[in-house]
Amino acid sequence: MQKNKQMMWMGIAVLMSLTLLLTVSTEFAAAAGKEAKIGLAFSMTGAAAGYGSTQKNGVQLAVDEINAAAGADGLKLIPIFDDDASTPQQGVNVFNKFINADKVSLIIGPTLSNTAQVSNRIAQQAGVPVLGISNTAKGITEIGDFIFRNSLTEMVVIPNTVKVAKEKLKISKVAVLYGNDDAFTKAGYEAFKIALQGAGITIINEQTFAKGDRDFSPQLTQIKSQNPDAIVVSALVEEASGIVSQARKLDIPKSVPIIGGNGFNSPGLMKNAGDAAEGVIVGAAWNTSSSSSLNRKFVEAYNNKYGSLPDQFAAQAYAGVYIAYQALSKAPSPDNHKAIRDALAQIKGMNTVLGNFSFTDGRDADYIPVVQIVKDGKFAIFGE
Ligand code: 1QQ
Repeated sequence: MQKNKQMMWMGIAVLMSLTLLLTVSTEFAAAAGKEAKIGLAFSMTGAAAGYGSTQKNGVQLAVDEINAAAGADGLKLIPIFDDDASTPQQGVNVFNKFINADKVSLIIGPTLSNTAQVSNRIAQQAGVPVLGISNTAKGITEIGDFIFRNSLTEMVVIPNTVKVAKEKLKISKVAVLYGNDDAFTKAGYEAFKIALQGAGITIINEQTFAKGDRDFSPQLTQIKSQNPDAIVVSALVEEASGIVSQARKLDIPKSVPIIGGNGFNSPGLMKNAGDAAEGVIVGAAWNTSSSSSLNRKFVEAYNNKYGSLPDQFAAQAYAGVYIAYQALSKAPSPDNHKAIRDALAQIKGMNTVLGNFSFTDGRDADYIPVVQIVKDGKFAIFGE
C-alpha cells in the first residue's frame, strides 16, 4: 500500500515537471522564433494596376530572402497581400482588415497617393505604422507621426528633372498636360509648375484629362498649334502611354520631347506606346543601372525569380521590406506599434537598393533622384 502511494506521488511529480518543461520550452520557442505580419495594400486592379504586380514581386523577393536568412531563431515575416483596387474606398476596407482582423505589425502601401490620403488616416488613428513605397504627392506624411514613405516626392524629383532637361534640351516654352482628378497627377502638375517657373521656362498652354480617358487628340491638337519646345505630362501610366503614342500619331515630332513624372516609371509605358516612347524623359527615384553591389544583386535575383528586370516600383518595394524589417527587429515585440514607429523614425544612412537611405524629420525619404530617358525600349540615365 505504502509503495503504491509512493509510486503515485512520483508519477505526479514526473508529470508536473514534464508540463513545466513543455510550458517553458514553448514560451522559449515563441520568443526565439518570432513572426511579424505585414499588410501589403497594392493596386492589382483599377487605374493603377500597372504598378501593383511589380510592387508585389519586389516585396515577395525581399521577404523570401529575409526569412531564409533569419534561420530558426530569427524574426520571420508573414506577408498578407490585398488589392486596394486603386480606390480610396477599397484602400480603407483593406486597411481596416489589416488592422482589426489580421492585427498586422505594419502596413506597406497603398499604391496611390489618392488612396493613401484617405486610408492612412485610419492607420494613424489606430496607431499602426504605415510605410508608403510609391506615394509621391504632398500631404501624405503630414497625416501623422505613424506615416512614413521611402518614395521621393514629386516636389523633390521634378525640380531636378526640369533642371537637367533645360540644360540638355535648351527648352524655353512648354505645354503642360495633367490629370485633374487624382492626388498624385495634381501634385505632379503643381511641382512642374513651380519648377518650370523657377527655371525661367514659360508655360504656353495647359490641358487636363481624367482617369480612364482614352482620346487625348483634342488636347494634343491644341498643344501642337502652340509649337512648344517640350510637352510636360503628369499622368498615371495608362494615360501616359496613350498621350505619348497619340502625340506622335498627330505628328508632333520627336524633336519636341515629352517630359513625365513618377507615373511614367513603368515599363508599361514602352510596352503600350512602343517606338513612340523613345526619347521620353522621366524623373525617377531609381535606375536599374545603379552600380552598388546591393543593387546589382537585387537586379540579378529579381531577374532569376521573375524572368524580367525590376522597375522602380519593384526596387522601392524591395527596399521598403528591408527598411520595415530593420524597425521590426528593433522593437521588443511585433505588436508594439509605438516601438516599431520609433525605430522607423531613427533609420538614417541605411544601405538600400535605392542608395544611402534616411528618413527626414518629417518621415519622408532622403536619397538622390535621377533623370532617365527611354532608349531602345529601356530607361537609361539621362542625367543626375
Ligand atoms: C502616387 C504615385 C503613383 C505614380 C504611384 C504608382 O506616385 O500616387 O503618388
